[in-house]
Amino acid sequence: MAELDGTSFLTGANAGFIAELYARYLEDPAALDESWRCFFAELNDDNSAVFAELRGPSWGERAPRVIKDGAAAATAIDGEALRQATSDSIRALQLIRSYRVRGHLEADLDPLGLEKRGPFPELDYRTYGFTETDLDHEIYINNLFGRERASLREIIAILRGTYCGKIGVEYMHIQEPAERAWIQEKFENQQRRSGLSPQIKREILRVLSIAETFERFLDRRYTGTKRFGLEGAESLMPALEAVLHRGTELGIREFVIGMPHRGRLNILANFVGKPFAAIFSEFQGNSTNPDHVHGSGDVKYHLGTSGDREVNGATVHLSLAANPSHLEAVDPVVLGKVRAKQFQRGDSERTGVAAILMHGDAAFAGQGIVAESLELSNLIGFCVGGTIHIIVNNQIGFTTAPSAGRSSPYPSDVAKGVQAPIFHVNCDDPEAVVEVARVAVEFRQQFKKDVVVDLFCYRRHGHNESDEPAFTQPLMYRTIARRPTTRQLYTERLVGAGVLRKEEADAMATRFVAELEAQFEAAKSYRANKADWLEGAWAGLEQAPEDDRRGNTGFPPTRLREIGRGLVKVPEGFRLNPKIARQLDAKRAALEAGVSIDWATTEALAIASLCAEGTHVRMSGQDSGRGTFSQRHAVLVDQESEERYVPINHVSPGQAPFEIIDSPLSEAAVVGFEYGYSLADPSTLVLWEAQFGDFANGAQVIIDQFLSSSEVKWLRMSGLVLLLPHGYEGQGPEHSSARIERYLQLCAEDNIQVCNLTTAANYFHALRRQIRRNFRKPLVIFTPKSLLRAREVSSGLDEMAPGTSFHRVIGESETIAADDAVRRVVLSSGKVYFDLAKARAESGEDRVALARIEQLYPFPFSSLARVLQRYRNAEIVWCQEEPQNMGAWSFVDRRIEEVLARLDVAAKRPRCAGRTEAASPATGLYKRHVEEQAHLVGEALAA
Ligand SMILES: Cc1ncc(C[n+]2csc(CCOP(=O)(O)OP(=O)(O)O)c2C)c(N)n1
Repeated sequence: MAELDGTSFLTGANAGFIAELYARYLEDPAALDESWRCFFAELNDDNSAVFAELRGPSWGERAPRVIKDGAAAATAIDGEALRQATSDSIRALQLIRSYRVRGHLEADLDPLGLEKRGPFPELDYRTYGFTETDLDHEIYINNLFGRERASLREIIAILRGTYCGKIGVEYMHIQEPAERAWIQEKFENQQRRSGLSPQIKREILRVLSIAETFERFLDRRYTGTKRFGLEGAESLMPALEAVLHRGTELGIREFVIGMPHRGRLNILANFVGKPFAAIFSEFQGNSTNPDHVHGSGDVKYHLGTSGDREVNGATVHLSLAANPSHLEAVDPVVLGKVRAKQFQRGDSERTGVAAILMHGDAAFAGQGIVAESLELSNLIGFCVGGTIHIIVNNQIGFTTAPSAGRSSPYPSDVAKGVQAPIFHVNCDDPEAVVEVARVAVEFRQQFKKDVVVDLFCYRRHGHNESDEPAFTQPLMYRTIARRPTTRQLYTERLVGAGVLRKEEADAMATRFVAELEAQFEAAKSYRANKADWLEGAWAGLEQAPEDDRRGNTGFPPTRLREIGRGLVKVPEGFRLNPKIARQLDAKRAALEAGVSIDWATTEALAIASLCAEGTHVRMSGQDSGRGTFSQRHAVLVDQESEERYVPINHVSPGQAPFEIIDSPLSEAAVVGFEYGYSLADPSTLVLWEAQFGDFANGAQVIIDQFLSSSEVKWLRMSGLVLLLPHGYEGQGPEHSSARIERYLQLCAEDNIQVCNLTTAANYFHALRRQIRRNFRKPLVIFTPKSLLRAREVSSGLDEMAPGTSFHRVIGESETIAADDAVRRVVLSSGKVYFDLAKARAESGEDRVALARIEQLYPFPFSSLARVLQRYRNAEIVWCQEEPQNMGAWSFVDRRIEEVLARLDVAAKRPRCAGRTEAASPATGLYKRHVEEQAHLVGEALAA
């Protein structure tokens, strides 16, 4: 029988012992004596976690004592004293656990003190059966907070200090015990949280002073001009500095930053280092780029910039991505950039390049792309080793209060889904802000996962500087008007603590004002001498030339055959699916013969030939590994082990890699990510594939606001390829049209390329052309579905050989009547050509010529002219499958007319044969589809 005395009845070993008893009780209650059985039976609420605590803090070294003969001991040990003490410990641990889970609810987070929360009974010791008289009662807590035992009063003080101060920690939703324990240790270990040095405190004040003074200066010099100032959230600046400094100590050498409008000018200037004079010049309406550089420009609070900062002897590159008004759309773009930079640097651990994303509270909760982007965070094809999110939680979105703006308690709640820890912090305690910012970057470096800082702050003025916030939030704004600034409060605190004198604090601001005044003068004559583009990874590339831009895309057939052998081979012992084995046999035969090579094989040849030449290729999309139409099989799966094998990665020694990624079911975030990747790495061919072309609608913001306009707005090029399956085959409204019209409407100023291809060889050249030219433009390709395996679109290796190239227009390819006898030329683009050719052949018609426009934009004026000038007596018909209010008709109409006007031919204008105008792109009734298709083809060919 164990010796129990009244004073040291619950030692660490006993605690372990009791925990073991409990484990045994869970396994088999009957093994314990009745009094212990009753004791355990009366416990409730998450006991297993409480007992885990009883074994000692999970980061501690002590292992629980293992009871070998537990059952025997359990029946042997008894004693009311032990049970009582255990009960006290358990109840104290329940209280402690409640604070860990819910303490943030009573944290002092709102600088305005407007938010009324609580009371929360689970944070009240009385809920656990303690009374006031227990407050000074010593309780065994098994070395929690570095204490073997502590009074209830002390325990509560520690808990409130840790969890209910100016920091609210949300981390108990994290499933991974090591991560939870790590965070617990950071905040509960009082020694580690020892205060900041006076030097750092002064530095925090300096940074705050600069942030505040900069906004004041802009307000004075450009009163009433929109700048979306940072006032009320100045603590963001010390937070960023803390991330930068701690991150640099931990090995980060590059930060890619995304942020919305709020405080952007401050960050551009005071964090990234954009010259003040440049910003002031923009306030005067000037461009930051030299006059000779084309582009429509953008408002100043959308612009990006980049620069190097020296941090304790290390050079750290910071780049703030340009972004459109559409809030949060930049998030995945930044992530894609980070991923590309990690690849370029060989940062396989993902600890050298990191993302910082800042968000508004309303936008973080409201925009779906936030959730989509978070979902990318732990996926093999998209992870970037964790993102540091900072929510500038000013508790308002334009005029909308949180109560109307979200259902979740915090704006940050969506991040819980990916198990990110969330550190809420009151902006008026800049030291607490710095503490959580440091912990955030430490967590990211340690666990390579996303982390959120929720900076509770306020917005001192209206949504922008000319807005009146009291129209909608009078009480809040009365409170704000009375509230000293964060800098004033922190100055008082430091002066009070003797860290510095008031005059020194004031001097920080006045010195900076003097500097700003000088820069303000300099801005009057500021002229940008260099455009901010085509540097770094883009060096050597140029603006697209005016010529026909064929690029060197041909590839020797012998080498294509060699590559092809790699494409159809699997490793020894690999158990192929028999159907795939047959497909590979067919491909092998076609490749050896060099003829009838289908679409998917040609795509593989294009990609593999680029990889063989040292170009990294990345393709993502939903089910892209196999291909929506089971056409690609770029990833082969062993039928016994499910091991995956990517043949393209085994075609040539020393080749560059091919990344083929099955993406999550997101369009916006994934297209944004791939676009971002293409921004950072022009030497990688980046492709995104839609499941069906129509679904790219979900990424419309990325396509409109980035892909098609970033070159003119921000001088940022992209070579991203969008593959959009398109074609009317009777599959209904959403599986027919990729909405060609949407892309064509975006075309201007040589911004993108839009192709609708009918031959595999043209696809081969179009893909290789993306890399084998000295400039980058986005490329939208409408790709086949049923035609993927059709002989008509297949090509021979000779069509991919050196000397061959991409064809913008394919003229008549059959023998028909003499040119002058041709009565009509039917122009089309894409799949309908084959329907026309078939119908023409069946009818015996030989006075109708067929020509295909393979590239719709840039429109092939001269190639088309060469085709049309032959047929002097012919009328011109444009044939499309789409309803006439959709498809390419309204785009090609005037352009064809323009071509005809230059030629000595009879026709003046084309007319259209297509489906009648419609609200929905296609019928869902197959019979009707067939009728419509026959009708439009007949109309195109009819005499
Ligand atoms: C996608 C999108 N919808 C609407 C807007 C218009 N808008 C601009 S700022 C803003 C409020 C944003 O609130 P919050 O995210 O809390 O940031 P804050 O302005 O408070 O810093 C709105 C609605 C926008 N820019 N983007």
